[in-house]
Amino acid sequence: YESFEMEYVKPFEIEHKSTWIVVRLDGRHFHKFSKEHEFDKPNDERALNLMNACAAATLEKFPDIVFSYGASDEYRYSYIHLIFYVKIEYIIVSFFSFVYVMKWREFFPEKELRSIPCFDGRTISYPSSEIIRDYLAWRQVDCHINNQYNTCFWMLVKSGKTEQEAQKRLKGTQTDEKNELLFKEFDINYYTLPAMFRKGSCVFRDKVEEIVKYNEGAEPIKRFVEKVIIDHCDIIGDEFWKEHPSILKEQE
Ligand code: DGT
Ligand code: MG
Ligand code: MG
Ligand code: MG
Ligand code: MG
Repeated sequence: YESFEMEYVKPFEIEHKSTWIVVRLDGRHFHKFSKEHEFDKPNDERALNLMNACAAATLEKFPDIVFSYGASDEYRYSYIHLIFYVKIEYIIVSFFSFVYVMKWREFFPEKELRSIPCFDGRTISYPSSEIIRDYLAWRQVDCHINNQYNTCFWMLVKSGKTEQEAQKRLKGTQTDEKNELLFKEFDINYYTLPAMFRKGSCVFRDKVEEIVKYNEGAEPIKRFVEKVIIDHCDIIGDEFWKEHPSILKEQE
């Protein structure tokens, strides 16, 4: 059990009895990194899957992390804990970076890793689960807005417009107008684009039914086991949180 309560993280202050700690992790200079590695624009499926695999590995390593949400080059982890820890972000950031390097080949077998991926980590604390939910919803809305803009932008550029022309064309456009542009000019229905691009990625533990063994009659024996899963679900509405009440349960 790799708890943050190990001796290398010295608690310095008891601020709240119960608090959420969010570690915000963001790729450093990923503008350059994504260019250098020729990531697809605006979304590189493999690069995003690699980020998700790093997030899943981080949740597997640290059971204190209850939920994480990621889009683009960033990931945010939520914890609940009684005490603040010194430099918790350093542990996450270094772990995440190492996993990114280790797993690179798995996701990009034909691509050389040409520079060292670095991540920034910042810690923010929130006093209640309502605020955490608002915060996560805001991130998912942001993911949608960015993705919709970027999808339009790169379609315009790929169709021959300059970046300045594309920017000008999109300036001040509303959601509906962007959807219409995609549909009319590029025959793209925004809502059929991959959920990972539109909604970002959630990583959390869930009970899943698994075949644990087969009996003598070759019938499968199933059990519910807890697993770290990656999903691209809606976290703005109530449904997800009603289905997963334990994630945001506040501790005493
Ligand atoms: P920073 O965070 O201040 O060190 O600077 P950046 O360059 O990491 O900028 P940031 O974090 O605001 O924006 C993320 C950058 O990463 C942005 O330039 C686009 C790039 N990026 C992220 N995901 C993808 C992807 O899937 N495909 C491509 N082509 N680029 C991506
Ligand atoms: Mg030590
Ligand atoms: Mg930035
Ligand atoms: Mg960045
Ligand atoms: Mg970023």
